[in-house]
Amino acid sequence: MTAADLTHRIKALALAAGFSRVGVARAHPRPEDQRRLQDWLDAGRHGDMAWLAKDPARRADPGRVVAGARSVLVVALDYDSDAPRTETQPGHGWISRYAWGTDYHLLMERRLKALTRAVAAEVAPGLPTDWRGPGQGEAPFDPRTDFRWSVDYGPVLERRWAEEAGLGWQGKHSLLVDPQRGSFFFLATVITPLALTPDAPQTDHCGSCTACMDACPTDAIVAERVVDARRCISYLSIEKRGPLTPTEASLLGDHVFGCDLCQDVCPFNRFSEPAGEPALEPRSGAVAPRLADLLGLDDEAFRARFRQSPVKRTKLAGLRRNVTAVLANQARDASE
Ligand code: B12
Ligand code: SF4
Ligand code: SF4
Repeated sequence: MTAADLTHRIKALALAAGFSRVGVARAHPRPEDQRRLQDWLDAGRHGDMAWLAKDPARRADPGRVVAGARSVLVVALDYDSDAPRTETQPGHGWISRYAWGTDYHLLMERRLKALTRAVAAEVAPGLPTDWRGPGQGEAPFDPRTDFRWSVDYGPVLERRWAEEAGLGWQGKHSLLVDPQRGSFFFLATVITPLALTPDAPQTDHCGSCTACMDACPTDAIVAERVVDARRCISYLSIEKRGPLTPTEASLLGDHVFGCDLCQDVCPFNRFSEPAGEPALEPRSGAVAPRLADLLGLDDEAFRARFRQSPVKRTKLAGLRRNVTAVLANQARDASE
């Protein structure tokens, strides 16, 4: 099979596995991104996310992740729905729209496993029958099928590869924007030794717009494409462990989990259409939940309500911390 035929076939398999879009970038070191990442880390913008500071050189070079890496396959999964953009009223909090349904890690991991097994069957049809799949300790080792896939947690600057693979451009809020679909989609990558035909990189369409930077209520977007996590509501409500300082608690506003404000205002999200993915549709009570209901959850009720949901990440204690902060913010606003 030629590289072009193989690329075509793999893209068809990715769509068949349930991804919304797929693109290919040539694997190469990214010294400029390594420098920017290092500057970001040196400025402490990652807050307590110490794992981001682990081996930044690896994050900027797929060859350090897979020996002989030649391509980065990038997949996207849309998650928008018909539900309203951020809209809260007293007594209610906001959960970010990406977290209304099933955890995307679970969905994408299942699909990445199916995809990489299907690709392996194409490129190495003689695999032993006990081969359990990429990254699962299978033997004997076959370099053709040394696929490393990850969603979020891999040492990969996903948006940089997605931009290069033609799936969108990194907007001024730092998220990837597709000119037709907007930004409500997830990303995942597969680093592979296969030589595939790269796509043309997407170009930047932000122009003079600064709507996302103007809309950020905490000034977390400190420069174009640079987010200081320590001021970002998403970080404070999801990733930050332990108690919030009074300033951090006030930055949450009405948000109990994540934040969509910089994406809500992006003109490209006006064209966004519902993803039509049942597992990502809002569960009952997910959109603008009552704060009293959330505060009343015990361990068992929390586990049942947020089973297989991204919200599980905060654990009950984290969610309670956030709800308490939002209640205080709303009480303060009401008395002003
Ligand atoms: C850590 C992390 C966070 C942190 C830090 C955010 C950040 N902007 O880095 C926090 C917790 C705040 C966060 C929040 C969110 N996240 Co997040 N996050 C990540 C994660 C795991 C790593 C990102 C990372 O490496 N950051 C380090 C910084 C330095 O990287 P960077 O921003 O890409 O930096 C580059 C650019 O700034 C660029 N750059 C700087 N200057 C310039 C200038 C020019 C001209 C150019 C071209 C580039 C450029 O160079 C830097 C180095 O390469 C990725 C998954 C992954 N592995 O990539 C998901 C990811 C980015 N998150 C995602 C999502 C959905 C979110 C939220 C929307 C969730 C929510 N609703 O609450 C928010 C959005 C907040 C925001 N505006 O960024 C999605 C984004 C999907 C998309 N369409 O882009 C990802 C890709 C997860 C996924 N698998 O789908 N996130
Ligand atoms: S997610 Fe919210 S807090 Fe974070 S950069 Fe966007 S608007 Fe600002
Ligand atoms: S809101 Fe404007 S500046 Fe921000 S990402 Fe969208 S188009 Fe770019």
